[in-house]
Amino acid sequence: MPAQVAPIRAPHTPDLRPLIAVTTSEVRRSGTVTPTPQGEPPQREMALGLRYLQALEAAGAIPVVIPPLAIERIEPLLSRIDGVCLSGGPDLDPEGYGERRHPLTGPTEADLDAFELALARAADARELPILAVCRGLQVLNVARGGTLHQHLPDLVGDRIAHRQQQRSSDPTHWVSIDPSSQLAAILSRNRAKVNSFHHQAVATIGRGLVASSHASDGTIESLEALDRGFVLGVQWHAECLVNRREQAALFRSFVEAARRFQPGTVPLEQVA
Ligand SMILES: [Mn+2]
Repeated sequence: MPAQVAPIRAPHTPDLRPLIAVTTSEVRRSGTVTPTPQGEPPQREMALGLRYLQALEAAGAIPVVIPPLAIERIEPLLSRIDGVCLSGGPDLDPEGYGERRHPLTGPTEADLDAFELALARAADARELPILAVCRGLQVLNVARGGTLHQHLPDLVGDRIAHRQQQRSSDPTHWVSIDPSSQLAAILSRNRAKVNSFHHQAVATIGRGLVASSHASDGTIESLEALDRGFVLGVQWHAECLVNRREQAALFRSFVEAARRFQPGTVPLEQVA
């Protein structure tokens, strides 16, 4: 008698793409959204541009969008992911860095700020790779004890339009990159043309971070950590510029850092 044949199964090939948690701090209130005829009833909604998720997927990751959660959920969440992308969004509430509100500071969401700052600190303490974009860069800076300029034109005038009118795929101002920085190595250049959608900017730099690029008016356009691996923030919306080789390289480099990430057995002491 022939031996019993085992049922044929497709070999299990694990997909080793790293999981990247992407925050979203933008909230749309029911009054600002036009409901579709067969859609959901109006409610408070999270909003996140698809470009972040497309850029991360194209760079080899599986992105997952993270809603605001109870603070106790942060550690169990971070124990299952390989990297954190802090996305763009509204102004940070200046209370987060101990300052009074500027008249032109936009609407803020203090509860979302608190969650995102706690997430950034916990990811930092776990030594997870972090890529921070626009508001995300500002969150990273405040999470490490830095402060922000609340309305950049007060400081640098309007020679450079940091709040550009052109499309996000159109870079409008140059940044000079410190040749010794990690950013220069990743982008393979000491100068890059970037888009610009911010009226706030880094003022005092948080612990262990360094400015790696500046606009010609002195505005800090990126930060990176000197005290550990991939912790990098850019003030421009790199996710809208990935048709440019250097900005795609930023995402690939982040995803590669997430792929190599090995969780420690014991989380480090909280950074802040
Ligand atoms: Mn700018």
